[in-house]
Amino acid sequence: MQLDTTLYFITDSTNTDEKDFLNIVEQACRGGATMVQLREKSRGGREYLQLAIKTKRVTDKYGIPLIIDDRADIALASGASGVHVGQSDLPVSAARKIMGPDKIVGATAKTVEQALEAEKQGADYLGVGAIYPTTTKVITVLTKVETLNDICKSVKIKVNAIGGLNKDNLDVLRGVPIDGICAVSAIMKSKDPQLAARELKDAFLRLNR
Ligand code: TZP
Ligand code: MG
Repeated sequence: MQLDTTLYFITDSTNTDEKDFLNIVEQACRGGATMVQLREKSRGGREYLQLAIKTKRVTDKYGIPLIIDDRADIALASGASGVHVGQSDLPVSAARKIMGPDKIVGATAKTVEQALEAEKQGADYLGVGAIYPTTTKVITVLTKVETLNDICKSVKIKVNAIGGLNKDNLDVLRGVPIDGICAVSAIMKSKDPQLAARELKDAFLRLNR
C-alpha cells in the first residue's frame, strides 16, 4: 500500500460548528494535506459516525485517506481508510484483526520498544511525539528528537512527528528521517487553513533539501 504521510492533518472540532469544520477540512485538503484524521474525544458513536461520513465526502473529493481516531467500528461503518490507535486504545493487533489486511492501521509510539511492538502487530505508520508542548487536548509527554530518530532507524514503517509543530519550528527535525508531520492547531486554528497547510508542507519539504 502506498501511504503518503507527508502532511497529516488531524482534526479537532471543539468550538467549531459543523459547516466551518467541514470547510477547514476541505481547505486543508486543497492546501496539500496527504492524510486526514478525524479525532473526536467527546462525541457518542452515532454523532461520531455522522461526522465521519460527512468528513469522508470531503476527503474523497480530493482522493485523500480518512483515518478515524480510536474507533475501528466508526472507521468500518463510515467506509474510512483506516484507524489510529494510541497506547491505551485497542492494541494494534486487535485493530488489524477488525480492520482486515487492506485498511490502514496507525499507532502512537513514544519509545523504540513501543514502535517495534506496533510494527510487529501490523501498524502501517507511527505518530511519535509530542515533540513540543501542545495546546490540543491530549494526554501526552514530550518525546526527545533523539528518540524520534532512534524510532525512525528501528522500524521500516512510516514515522511522523507530532506535537506543537508549525511552519516556523520544524528545524529541530532536520536530518531526522521522518516521513512526514502531523498537525492539529497549526491548521485548525489558522484563519487561512489552506495557506497554513501549504506553508506547513513546504516547510517540511524544505527540511530535506
Ligand atoms: N498526540 C501527541 S501530540 C498531539 C497528539 C494527538 C496533539 C497535536 O496537536 P498540535 O495542535 O499539532 O500540537
Ligand atoms: Mg487514542
